Order: sequence, then structure tokens, then C-alpha cells
Amino acid sequence: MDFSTVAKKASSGLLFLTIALMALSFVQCTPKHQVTSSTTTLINPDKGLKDYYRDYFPIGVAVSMASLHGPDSALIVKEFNSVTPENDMKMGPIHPSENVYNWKNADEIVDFATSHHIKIRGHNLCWHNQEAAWMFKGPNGEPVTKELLLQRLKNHIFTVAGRYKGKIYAWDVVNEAVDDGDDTTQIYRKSNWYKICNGPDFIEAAFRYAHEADPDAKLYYNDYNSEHPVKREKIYKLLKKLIEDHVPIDGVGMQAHWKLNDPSPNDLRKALDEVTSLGLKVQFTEMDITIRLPKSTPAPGTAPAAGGAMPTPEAGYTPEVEAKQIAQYKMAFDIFRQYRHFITNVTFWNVSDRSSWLDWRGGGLTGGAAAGVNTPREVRKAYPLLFDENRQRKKAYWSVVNF
Ligand code: 9MR
Repeated sequence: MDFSTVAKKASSGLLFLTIALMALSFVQCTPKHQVTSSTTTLINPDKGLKDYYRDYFPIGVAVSMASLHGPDSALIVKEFNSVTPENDMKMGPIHPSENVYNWKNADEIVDFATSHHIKIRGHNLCWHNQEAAWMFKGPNGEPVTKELLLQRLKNHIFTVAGRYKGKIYAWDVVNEAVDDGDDTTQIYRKSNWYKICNGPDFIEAAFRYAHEADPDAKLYYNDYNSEHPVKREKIYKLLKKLIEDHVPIDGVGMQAHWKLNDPSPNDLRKALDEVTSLGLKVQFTEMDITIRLPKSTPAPGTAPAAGGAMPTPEAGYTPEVEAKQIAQYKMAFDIFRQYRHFITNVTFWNVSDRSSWLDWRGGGLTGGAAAGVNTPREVRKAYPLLFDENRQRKKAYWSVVNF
């Protein structure tokens, strides 16, 4: 909200104070009653995220069997109008050996979404992680040839994207194929795919197969840290080459696994400007904003111990940390709305802070391997989403719907 503009227009100090107090109350607490904000949003507890963003873009969430079968399910239906299978369509889980496909979970997600008129993003058709190991071995256990590997990739994509043709509206066709290092000449990740194909041909091939399998599906290249300057440039080079080679690609998935101060608004805008200058759409495909800090960073409000070492790198979900998270979410969604003509989906990676993939990373809830009797136990929860551990809307939720 632009307080200075309002202030100029307000004919009396009292009116200004009233408006300011109303606006503040939307950010500070969960509204109990239907009220009209002084800007454009109608705050209404019966509405879900998807309703506030109806004129902007679909709002999605990553789902699993646990979330479809438990109490998350009602929240998913109320708040979201897009889902992405968190794991159940990845190559390893869905196609564990040459003639075996595990359709059960994937079908269930598709049926759930279809019956609730929820869009489905497919995730993903080609990745170096959760891969189908059998694909890399030849018929006699020898390393597979490039030709056979691409033939297998084609069969996989035709079978999976073909099965859900017309039901999955967008696919992450290739996931995380760009290298993370600082060497700007090293564009591609040295994955099995890259090594066996002796280059990045598999990326182009995957897009062509996906387009053949389902010509109406929107096809995305999906990666993380897409706002970091070095990686951003590498991704840009990859995309530019795909476009020059007339590869059927519709857009870029920016995963948006973010931190309290990362990305900066400037880096986020730059990433969006670069990608959209190529004529591509953007989907924020795996959004969460962790409160966890790199090990050497003091938690907000804590002082370094003698010698500079931090006794507790993370102090938990303190009010100060929460305020930073609210600000980061608000910044992101303010920018998303400004780029509404280019952004075609914003999806969260998991439903609520009760269970995030981040909680199980690097040691999980019980502390890392270094946590011992004399070492204070680390708080490992990430609290990265818009719903708390009781699946209630957080203040960060209200900061993104109050616009
Ligand atoms: O959330 C997923 C987690 O359950 C899996 O164990 C993990 C395996 O690598 O993958 C997670 O999802 C990843 C996504 O598929 C691609 N981008 C990074 C996500 C978080 O690791």
C-alpha cells in the first residue's frame, strides 16, 4: 500500500489514521470477518489463495499421497487451483525398470485434481536425480550408448506424457541440467545424461519428444537459483540456444527455493526481464522461503559467541525472523503481480510448515550429525510456507493476498 499517496489525498489526519490502522490490521492478524481493504482486495476467510489471484495466475502446491489422503486434502481444494506431484511422476518412481510403470499414485493425483477442476503440472520428464538407473545400462550391463539412451528417453516420454495427454497442462520437461559452479564456460551439469550423450543433446531431444507426445502441453525448463547472476546467465544461454534451434519450449520454471534475503528484488526482476525478453513465459514452480541460515550466519537478534562462533546458528521461528519472511513473501508477490502477463503459475513446494522437504534436509528435526551432548541442538525446521504447523494461515499469507 502506498501510504504517501493516500496521505496526500486524505482530507484530514483522522481519515488517514483510520485507513492506516485498517491496512495494518490486515497484515498483523487473521481477519475474522469479511471486510473491504482500502485498496482492491476483498479480504474474506472463505476465499483461498487461488481466489485472490484469479485475475493473475493459478496458485499451485506440490502434493503426495500423504497430502491427498490426510487433512491437507481439504486445504488443497480450498486454497489452490494447480497441483504438482512432488515425487510420483519422476522417472525413477514411475518407471523403475524397462517394462514396469507405477501408475497408481500418479493416476490418483490426476483423478483427484481432475475431479476438483484443479490444473496439473507434470514434474518431470528428465532429471539427473531420482533417475531410472536401468536406463544407463546396456542390454548386457555395459554402459548404454547415446542412441539407446535417447530411444529409452523417447519411449519414457511418449508413455508418460502420452498417458496424461490433455490432463496435464504443463510439463517440467528437463529439470536442473545447468551447472552450479562459478565457471561461466561450464554451462551444463555433468550428469549421466550429459556424459553419455557427450553433450546437451538430450535436452533438445526431451522437448521434441514431449511436444510430439502432447502437442498442447506447455513445456518448461525447470531449475533453482535462477536469479543468481552466474547461474542466471547460464540458464539464459541454454534457453537462447534452444530457441535458436527451434526447440518447442514455452517457458522457464524458476523453482523459487528462497531465503529470507535471497533473492533481492533487483535480481528477481533481472531474471524475469531476461527470460521474458526471449519471449518465454515463467512459472514459479517450487516456492518456499526457508528461515534457516547458512551455518556461519548469526540468527537475527543473536550475538556471536566469543571467537565469532555461533552457538546456535538458528534461533527458531522468532518474531524477527517471521517479519523478514513476511517481507520477502510480500516483495516476491508484489513483483509477481507486476509481471502477471508473463507469469503463468506460482506453485508452493508442500502444503504447510507441518511438513516441508526442507525439514528433512541436512539432518532433519533432531539436529545434524554434529549435534551432541555438549553441542546445543540445532533448530532444523524451515517454516517455509504460508500455512503453519496447524495448517492455519500465517501472517505471510495475509501479506501476499492484501494488495
Ligand atoms: O520434495 C522432493 C523430496 O521429497 C525428494 O526427496 C527430493 C529428491 O531429490 O526431491 C524433492 O523435490 C525436488 C524437486 O523434485 C526438484 N527441485 C528440488 C526439489 C527439492 O529437492
